[in-house]
This record gives sequence, structure tokens and C-alpha cells, in this order.
Amino acid sequence: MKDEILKLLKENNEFVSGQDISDSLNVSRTAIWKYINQLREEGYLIDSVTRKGYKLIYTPDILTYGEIAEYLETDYIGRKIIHFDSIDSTNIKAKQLAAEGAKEGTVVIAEEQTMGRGRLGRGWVSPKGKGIWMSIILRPNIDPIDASKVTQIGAAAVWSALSKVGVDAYIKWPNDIVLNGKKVCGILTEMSAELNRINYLVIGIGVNVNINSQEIPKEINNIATSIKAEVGHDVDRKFITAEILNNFERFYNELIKYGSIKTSIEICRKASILLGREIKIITNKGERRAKAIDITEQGELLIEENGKIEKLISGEISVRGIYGY
Ligand code: BTX
Repeated sequence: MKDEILKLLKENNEFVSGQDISDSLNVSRTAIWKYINQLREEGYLIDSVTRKGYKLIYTPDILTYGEIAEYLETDYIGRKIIHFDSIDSTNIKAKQLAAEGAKEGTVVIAEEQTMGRGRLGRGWVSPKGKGIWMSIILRPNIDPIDASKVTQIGAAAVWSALSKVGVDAYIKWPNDIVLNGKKVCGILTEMSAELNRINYLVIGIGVNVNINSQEIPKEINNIATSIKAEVGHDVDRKFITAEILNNFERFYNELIKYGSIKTSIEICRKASILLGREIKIITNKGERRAKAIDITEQGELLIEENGKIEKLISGEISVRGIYGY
């Protein structure tokens, strides 16, 4: 209801009377007052004048459903967005909600993460209002072995969204998007599964959008960047968020309906920063060098080492130290 009231206020540049809101949305005047106050707490400036009603004066830069909906073209991905001003990690929250039965397509978004997570227990810097920190809950009926395909779908979805706003990035298999040689987005896919069945899967996407270059922590500023730091101005987080979700649903439907991730793989190949290059593969057994040859239809990285071809399902890949990034 809160979102519907907001929509009504946005559609009218003028005052809308409480009676009109009440009539068109079939909600009591007291309830309207309660929702208006909730919107104010979220940062909206809403004027209220006796006998005239309510007028929206200012809309905050937040990633709630009410703000993203106008750009959203999906059927089920992002149709329920659970928004937090601050949270430890959207992945942790999404896993908890999924375990409690949240529906496929539910998205958790936070303005800030205080314990954002990367792979292998690493952290993810997630300053307030400056990025897109979100997790999508999925329940694909696929073999747990194929879960990493969802990461490729996510990478393709983010890359395409950035490309739509004129940002020319690369995909670094399996889970990073890089811009001018630095990481602008990371993806963390986690799942709960039995041997041959996925209970739920959570794909966490972190995009550094409007972080100023001097705000990027020193420890990572040689490897991390933001869209703003590269293009020199703020970009619309709301539009990019919706575009990621729009693309994600299209590519994910291909997996669910036809068992294929062809469209995503085409994008991951075309935008790959690794293919054709010498790469460093970092495992717990040490480092080795190989050449990245291709990404298969299944989303694996094909590498060649001493004339031998091998498939990687996931892994830690570096081109840094070989090509300077
Ligand atoms: P990763 O393990 O590939 O990358 C983590 C590493 O990247 C860190 O160790 C650090 O060196 C560097 N790093 C940390 N923060 C940033 C940043 N903001 N930008 C660029 N580099 C950084 C990548 O893991 C997966 C990240 C997923 C993040 C999303 S955000 C929403 C969701 N919730 C959550 O807790 N994680 C995911």
C-alpha cells in the first residue's frame, strides 16, 4: 500500500487530497497518515496541508521497490524487494529468508552492508548509498553441480546493464566485472542443497556505483574502482538495479525453461578479459600459469597448459602481475 500511495503522489505534481487517496486505494485516512510517515522516515519530503492533502517534494536516492518499479520489466525477479537502510550482509539475510520459505525472485537490497561478504570468507566494502548491494533468492530445479551457471547469468546481467548506461566493462570469469582493469562488481553465489537437489540458491551482487575514488579504502584501491570514479559523475543506481534484474530474469528463464545459458555465455565470451590471454590460476596447492582458451556452454573456463586442455568450474584467476591488473 505504501508503494501505491507513493506512486499516486509521483503521478500528481500537485496536492492529492487524503479523500482522493482513500477513495482510489480503498484505504483509511489514518492508514494513509501512517504510510506517509513511513515514507518520510525513508527520506521522502512530503508536504501536508489541511484541506489540500499531500504533495511529494523530494525523492531520496534509495533502492526500494517504490523507486525501482518504474524501470522493472520482470514477472517475478524483484517483484518483492526487502529493503534495509543498513544490514550485515544481504546474502546472510537472503539465506535466512530463503530457509524460512521466501519465494523465488525475492530480492534483498541494502543501502549499506556492515559485514559485506566476498568469497572464501573475504569481505566486501559496501558504503552507504554508494553502490548496489543486493541478493536474489532462487529455487532452480537443476543439479547442484550446475549452480555456478547462475554466477555466469549474474555476470552477463550486470555487464549488459552497465553497457546500457554506456559503461564499457569486461567480465573476469567467474565472478567479477572489471572496469579499466579494476574490479567494479563482484558476485557471490551460495546455496543450500542436498545431493541432487537445490533447496535454494542466493546470488549476491555488489556493484560499486557512486563511490568517490578517494572513498575507496587504501587497501583495495589498486584493485577496486567504481563507475563514478571511472566516468567522473554520478550514475542512476535505480535504473542500473532494475536493468540488472530485467536482464537476470531473461537469462535465468533460459536456464529454467531450456536448461541452457547460451545467451549469458555469449556475453561472457564477448566481454571476457581472460580469453586468449595468459592467466594465473591460484589454488590452495599453489599457483600455475595457463592460457584461457574459451568459456564452454556450461560456463566452465577452458584452459591450456603445456598443450593439455582442461576445464575449470570455478576458481581464483589472476591476470594481475602478468598484464598489470
Ligand atoms: P571476492 O572474494 O572475489 O572479492 C573480495 C575481495 O575483493 C576482497 O578480499 C577485497 O580484496 C576486494 N574488495 C572488497 N570490497 C570490494 C569492493 N567494494 N569493490 C572491489 N573490490 C573489493 C566477490 O568476492 C563477491 C562479492 C559479492 C558482494 C555482494 S554485495 C551483496 C551480497 N551480500 C554480500 O555480503 N555479498 C554480496
